[in-house]
Amino acid sequence: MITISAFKWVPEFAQGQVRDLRARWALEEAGLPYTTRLLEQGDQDKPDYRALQPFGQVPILEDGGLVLFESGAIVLHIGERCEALLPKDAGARSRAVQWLIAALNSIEPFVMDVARIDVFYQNEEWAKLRRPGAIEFVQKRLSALSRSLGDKPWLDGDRFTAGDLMMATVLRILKSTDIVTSDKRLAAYVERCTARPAFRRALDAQIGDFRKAASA
Ligand SMILES: N[C@@H](CCC(=O)N[C@@H](CS)C(=O)NCC(=O)O)C(=O)O
Repeated sequence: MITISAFKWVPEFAQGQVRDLRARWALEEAGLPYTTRLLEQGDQDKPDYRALQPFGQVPILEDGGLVLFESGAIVLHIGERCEALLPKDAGARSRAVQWLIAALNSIEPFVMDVARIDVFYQNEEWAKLRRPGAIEFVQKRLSALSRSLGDKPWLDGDRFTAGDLMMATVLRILKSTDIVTSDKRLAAYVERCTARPAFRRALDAQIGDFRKAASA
């Protein structure tokens, strides 16, 4: 059975945001059962884990003899077994990959610029000076994304793909700001993505693991 690594517990602000959610969501879309390898704080720096994930991060996926890190690679691997994530049609499949990479490469870095300031450096003088510029940049990217989405339900048109899964998880990082929700189209898009039963199950599973750890 597939195993996904995740943290046993994280502080409240990170609950529902940890990137194993992407893997869990993809597995739920694919209808594939999985187990979790839950890491205590510090486990990610131990040599056995670093041998599998050089940066000491979650998630990793273990599938038979295959070990993968990077949530994008993991979602694509799962997508090989799920047409809802990676369509069979060659063009549609390439476009799904394109949107997944756009989420990780053209949107997430700028989203993270804002998130890092808000979560870790809020009270630093340099962060107060940097924040407006970081917001302005991410808003430019999100306006372009919103224009490209237009009136379509999903990024590639009428069907949800792995690209939407990844984009929604990236946009959710800004949940505690109004940067995404102030754009009606993007707000409705994230709602549409996260209303999927597979997302709800994945989120419940991640939060459920944190609750179990907190009550143990
Ligand atoms: N690019 C990686 C990023 C993974 C990542 O940032 N994981 C975070 C949790 S959401 C983590 O493990 N942080 C601990 C650390 O970086 O030391 C991916 O998408 O898998």
